[in-house]
Amino acid sequence: MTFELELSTISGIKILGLGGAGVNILKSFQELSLNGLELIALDSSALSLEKISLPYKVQLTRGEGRKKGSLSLLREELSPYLENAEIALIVSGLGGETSALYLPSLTRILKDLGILTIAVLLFPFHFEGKMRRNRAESIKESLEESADAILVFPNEHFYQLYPDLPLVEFFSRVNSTICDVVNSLLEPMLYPSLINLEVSTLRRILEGAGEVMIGWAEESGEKRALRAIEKSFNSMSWKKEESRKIKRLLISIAGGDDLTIQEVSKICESLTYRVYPEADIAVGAVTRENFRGIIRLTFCGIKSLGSKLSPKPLIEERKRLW
Ligand SMILES: Nc1nc2c(ncn2[C@@H]2O[C@H](COP(=O)(O)OP(=O)(O)OP(=O)(O)O)[C@@H](O)[C@H]2O)c(=O)[nH]1
Ligand SMILES: [Mg+2]
Repeated sequence: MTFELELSTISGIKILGLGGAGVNILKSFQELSLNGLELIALDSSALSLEKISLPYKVQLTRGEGRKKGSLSLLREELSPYLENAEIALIVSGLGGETSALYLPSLTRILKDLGILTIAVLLFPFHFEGKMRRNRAESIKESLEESADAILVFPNEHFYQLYPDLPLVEFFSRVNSTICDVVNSLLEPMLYPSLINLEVSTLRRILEGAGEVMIGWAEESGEKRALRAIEKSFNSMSWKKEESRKIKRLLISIAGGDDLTIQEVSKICESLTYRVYPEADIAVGAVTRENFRGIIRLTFCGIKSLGSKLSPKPLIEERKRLW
């Protein structure tokens, strides 16, 4: 007898795209055909929801109808989608109204259900003005009480990298980079791996992490492992000495069938050497088709050893909460 399990039904990993940017990034997830991730789109704009084809879409209310978007109703509306969720990522661009209205409630709902909640946030460009930036900053701060881990991708950072790209290409590049980074962190749980990551390990590393330091790089050719380490540390241009403060570290490595154990070991040793000496370290390594010649390194560094959040209910207790 053979069992055919669909990855999407067993992974328990949900990606929620909230607001215009969030929904756009879900589209990039679809284009990359990443397996095992269940996508849910939420927006107040019907137009934005129309542009994506998904079984799960939630139209949020705004303005006068805002009361309908209260916490308990939203929770009721979302509960069928979240029943088997262990990990949820909420992807949203900060600065707009929809994310400001709904992001804090959404993360609170997820936390109260005991789901490991990762907020993937885009920050507005400088040219969008100070008011939008301030709003983005205060929403991010408000999430620190409910989201486990916060990954920040400032649009301005990508603008400095690709100032000359046409707009459409720019967003497509940025959005697919974000998908790649998120996917790299999750794939050692999704695919048969050389070194696999358990959901419980991800929980240990990311629970109550606050804002996370992220790094990523993809390299090929001679000394690709060494170059990937350097490049990943420079990818978000945070200061070198900051790495010493990392007390929990998640390392994810992907390569082709030519990835060597020596390369994996070199990367892990080098990263371990740069962080807090007693840091809690988790490693995942996968081989992927079409990755021959390539090494991809992604990591998340967390500055606290213990969780910054109040305890969540255990997943086992969840049934009682519905
Ligand atoms: N990288 C990236 N950033 C985007 C994209 N769309 C919007 N943004 C950024 O995300 C911020 C928030 O924009 P939206 O997501 O459209 O805002 P919203 O939450 O839908 O809010 P309202 O439309 O005001 O209700 C913007 O200020 C942009 O900086 C996108 O496709 N990719
Ligand atoms: Mg919008």
